[in-house]
Amino acid sequence: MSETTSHDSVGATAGTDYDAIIVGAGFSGLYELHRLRDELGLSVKVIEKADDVGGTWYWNRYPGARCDSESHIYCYSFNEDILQNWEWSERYPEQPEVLEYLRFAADELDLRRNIEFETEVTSAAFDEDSGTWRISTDDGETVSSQFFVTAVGCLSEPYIPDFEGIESFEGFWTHTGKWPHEPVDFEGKRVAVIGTGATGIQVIPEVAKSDPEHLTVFQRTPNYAVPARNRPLDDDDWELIQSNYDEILQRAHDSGFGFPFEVGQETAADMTMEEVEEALEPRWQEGGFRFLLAFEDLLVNEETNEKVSEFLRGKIRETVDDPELAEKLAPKDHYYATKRPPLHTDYYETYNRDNVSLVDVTENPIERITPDGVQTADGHHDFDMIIYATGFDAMTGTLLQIDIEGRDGLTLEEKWEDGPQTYLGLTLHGFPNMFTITGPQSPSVLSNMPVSIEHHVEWVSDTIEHLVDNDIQLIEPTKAAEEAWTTHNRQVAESTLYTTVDSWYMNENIPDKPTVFTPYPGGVDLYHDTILEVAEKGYEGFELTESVQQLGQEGEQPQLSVMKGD
Ligand code: N01
Repeated sequence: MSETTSHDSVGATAGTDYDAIIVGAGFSGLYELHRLRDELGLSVKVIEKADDVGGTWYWNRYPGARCDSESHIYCYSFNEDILQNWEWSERYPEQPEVLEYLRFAADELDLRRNIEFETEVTSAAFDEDSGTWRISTDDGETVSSQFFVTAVGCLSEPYIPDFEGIESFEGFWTHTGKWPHEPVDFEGKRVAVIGTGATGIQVIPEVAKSDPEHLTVFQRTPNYAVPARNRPLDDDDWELIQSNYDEILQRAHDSGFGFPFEVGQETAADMTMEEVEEALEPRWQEGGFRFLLAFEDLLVNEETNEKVSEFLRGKIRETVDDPELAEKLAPKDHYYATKRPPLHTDYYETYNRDNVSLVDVTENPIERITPDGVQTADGHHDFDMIIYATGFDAMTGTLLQIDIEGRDGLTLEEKWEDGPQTYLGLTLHGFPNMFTITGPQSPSVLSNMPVSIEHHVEWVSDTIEHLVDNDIQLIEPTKAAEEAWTTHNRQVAESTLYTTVDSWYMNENIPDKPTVFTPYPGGVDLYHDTILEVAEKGYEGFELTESVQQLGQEGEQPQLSVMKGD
């Protein structure tokens, strides 16, 4: 492993190789590197598995991969040059454009020289004698650092169900999150797509348009999708955006989901269906996540949500020609947006094509994969290609892939046996000086990600600055603070409709994972206020220790004052 920076650090524990090691060079790792290196003057190394920057946008290259956030708000807000010198071409950016944007940002900030590419972190262990982290990689090297920051993304560990015979398939097969870098040709092919989440809904219309002989979609749960209504951005759009950019981004940062949209009305509970349609139709026509914010109580009030869900079912029935098929595509087993709500471009229209069909696996389960297709309960389906759009071991999966060991030999796997426990989704009791950007129990996946990423990176950087300035060697949340945050998360989640359905938010998509709601559902605005207040109150809920000898000596813990919205 090559050393990438001089050790001109201001705060490194004597003898460490780096002040900070960051894992991952996506949106969060790049910004964290910039803050720690360029603003604090620390020696920093980023370790990245891929051969380029980009994170999730490096890996998810499937046809139709496009961001569901609008381009002008799916970006860094911290750097005026990047903001003014980058012009997005479409309302929602396609994967190659987001990747290009991150490459541009990395070059603008001269970040590549501190990134070690094509290297995977295999383990990280806290050394109690020195109070430092030892981080090992798949090339057999081990480096030490005072701070260990994971910036591994929330959806980075692809999941393929354990179907019997998967490896025996003789055609082309891949998971969408491991898509090949070379173009994939569907023309004249018999193609299967398994999964109808946000990814399946993007890839299915693109495959259907690419002249396959036939496309068969295997659906387990139908999804409510709202039209994206993508379009190119022209000069007028850009002029408008650029002239209000600061205000737009501020509104996004101060909102509940990280979007600068106005919330519509308080509730639909007392409205007639005609009134609901009147309120929803303009948002439907406009497209995108504004639809999600039509009613403030969408995610806490069954009556409101059922009316919105029924509106969406009506749109599916209007679009899909075959009424029987429309019923299969119209969800009835869960409320809208309790699973991640996808946007679509021609998804439902795709089912009106002659060369597209649907297999409902709840009626006709997949029994096994064979060398030439998929065996279901009612017969064999022949395929040349199988695309698994079956999701991710989300939120905790990528962190648990790394063998992380904290104080007293406690591993992360043991700690999270019954589900994630964190303080603020950022830190862990027993794992001093470790920070998890967009970790479980933070808003992350329930928000426009770059907004949450900036909040986290800035908080972590400010915290490290505080430690360095005050000669504090270690920061660790108390057990009491962590328990209180975990309880708070559960209570807020239980007050919403999110917990009424099996979903990857609930950890339910991976067999044997504990059922627990993993992101923080209290809102980006409230959450951001909370983490800032924790810092302002002298890092309430944390033990700050000047030397490793004092580690783990918890005094009596005062009642935390920062948790709101229980
Ligand atoms: O994954 P998913 P995804 N047999 O877990 C089905 C983000 N994203 O990759 O619903 C048959 O949502 C499963 O069925 P069910 C976004 O946050 C962002 O689509 O569990 N089917 C489901 O239909 C998103 O939420 C963008 O019953 C099986 C599908 O596979 C997240 O990524 C774009 C099965 C998996 O859906 C993950 O989305 C795209 C089985 N055994 C995605 N097992 C942006 O805009 C699973 N399924 C940035």
